[in-house]
Amino acid sequence: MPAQIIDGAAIAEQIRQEVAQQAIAFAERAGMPPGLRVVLVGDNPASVSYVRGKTRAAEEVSMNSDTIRLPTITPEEDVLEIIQSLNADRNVHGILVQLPLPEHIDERHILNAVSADKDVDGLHPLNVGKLMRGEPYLLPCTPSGVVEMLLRSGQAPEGKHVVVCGRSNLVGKPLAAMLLLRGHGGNATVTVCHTGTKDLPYFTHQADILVAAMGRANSITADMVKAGSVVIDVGINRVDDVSRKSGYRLVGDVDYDAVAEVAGAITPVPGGVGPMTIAMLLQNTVKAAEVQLGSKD
Ligand code: BQF
Repeated sequence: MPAQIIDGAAIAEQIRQEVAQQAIAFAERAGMPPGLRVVLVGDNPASVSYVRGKTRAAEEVSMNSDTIRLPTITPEEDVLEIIQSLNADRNVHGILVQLPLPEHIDERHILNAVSADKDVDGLHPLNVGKLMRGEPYLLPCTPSGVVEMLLRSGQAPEGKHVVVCGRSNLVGKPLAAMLLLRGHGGNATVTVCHTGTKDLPYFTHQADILVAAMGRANSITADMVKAGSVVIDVGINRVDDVSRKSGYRLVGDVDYDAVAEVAGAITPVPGGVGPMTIAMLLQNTVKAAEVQLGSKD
């Protein structure tokens, strides 16, 4: 029996509709819409396309959204100054600095500079620390999208063994921390695998829910997957495809066709975790806006 396909695009659409209502309600109370600013340094084509998708999605849920585009050679101090002015801007509730940054800019300096209350990417050390302490506030968008997708597709993680492949600060580490939280959406037994793991297939075979977040195409093959398990593919890889106008297509980290024959449920790429990431960014922005409004009156 082929796997159930978990439709991230459809779930994300549902979340965007919920956020749109919250954004309208916020605007009525606050006298202004929730405001999102995306800072993009440089012209990495993938980043340009992600940023466009984010600002467009924010506009579609009637937020006030804008991208600040800076040349690759922008000095770190100039980026920090722009972040400080956005921190002080009362019309701006969410700030996101698109990653990766050019080599000459220290990512940590930039992430530390974004006000923790406006940190809609959930990467400020204060928000990372809160999550680790079990006091989640603004959470990184991709891992929270994974949890939300599990919940809304009837695959709640509680009591399950979730094996996360990948230990990045953006996905693997925060996802493991979220799955360990007490309560709904958490309470999982979590194993994190990485490049230092010996016998990866041994661990992936133990997974009720397997998350592929290693950032390389075809990293999870059918022989690594337990029959009937849930496979979540976080990977976004461009592979050459001459039959496409763009010259490439997107694939995940999972050997999709073969794994779909073994798994009980699987997320596609595109249309899986990617759209959920954007939906969670919008959700974080309304949440940040509501908290900032609440702390003013
Ligand atoms: C889809 C990202 C790696 C490094 C930096 C929808 C996105 C992608 C795919 C998207 C990603 C990946 C983003 C789909 C944002 C997800 O339909 O499958 C949306 O825009 N993403 C990013 O901002 O930075 C990245 C991946």
